Amino acid sequence: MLPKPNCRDTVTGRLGRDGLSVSGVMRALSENQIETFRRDGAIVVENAVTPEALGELRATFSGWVEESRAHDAPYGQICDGRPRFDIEDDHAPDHPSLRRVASPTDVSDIYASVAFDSAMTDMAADLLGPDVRFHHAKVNSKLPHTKTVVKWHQDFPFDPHSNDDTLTALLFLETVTEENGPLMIVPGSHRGPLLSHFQDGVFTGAVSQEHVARFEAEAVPCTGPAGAVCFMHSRVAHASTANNSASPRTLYIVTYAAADAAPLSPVAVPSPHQGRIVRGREPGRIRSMNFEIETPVIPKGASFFSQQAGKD
Ligand SMILES: O=C(O)CCC(=O)C(=O)O
Repeated sequence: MLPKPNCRDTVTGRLGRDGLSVSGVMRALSENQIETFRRDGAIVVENAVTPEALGELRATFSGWVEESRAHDAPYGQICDGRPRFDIEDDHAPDHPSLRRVASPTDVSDIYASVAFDSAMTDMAADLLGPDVRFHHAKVNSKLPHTKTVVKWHQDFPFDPHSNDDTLTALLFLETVTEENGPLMIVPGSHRGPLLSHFQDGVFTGAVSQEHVARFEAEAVPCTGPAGAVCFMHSRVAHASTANNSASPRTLYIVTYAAADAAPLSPVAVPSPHQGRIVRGREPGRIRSMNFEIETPVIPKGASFFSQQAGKD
């Protein structure tokens, strides 16, 4: 396991100073970053993992890309029997288009270590904590000149919890630019309504077209160097376009929840680690808010990409 870059036990006793919580415990994020997250629903923070961890994450992913060249359909198996590795329909041996690796925590020590015990975990605890659970993890990849797109959606309707203190951490394994299909988010949309991800009674994993023009007008890209992470509130509207560039865009995506947020539906990307406390302790209580939402549908295939494409 990686050494734990965690200053939580370092109590200096100075209250409210930048870098300290009101209880005097060292934090990974500044007051300013936490305020920005509350206002916009997203922040990008650099150096979320060590350079060594980043190198290992990338090397492991490169190995998976090499393996993918031998496949012409989704393959491997996660704990519910569905495929772990999902490929786009432009995939070919000489043009790999591996778009998703589900629950990499279950097959790679470095992916587990980064999700459960890294500076990224500390930062997530500053936004949700002190008690935080792991919910699920996946890699979303857009290799050079590949056509994977993500339609506009919110994450909470996929993974409703009793309260909405849940977030998605998207760690940049490669530099993300405006050219290689960055995540686009609508700042402040987490303070708006929960939107339906059903059309004509079918769970499409995307909002209806009536919202898209406004989202596109207000969207901003989440870009940054390799090793940065975008923390995104689970209600933020987001999407991304194809990667028409020569640079890969690979995101390691981990979803965390405040430990008193109880999941209300089965997770689409299951893992034996789901529900594991990664910071703080088991709270022994459930906090709930008042809301109504349609029950999400687990894709029959490898991932939500087929639901969004209307092919599940
Ligand atoms: O890969 C992306 O660009 C977005 C990821 C995302 O929205 C998701 O997996 O829910």
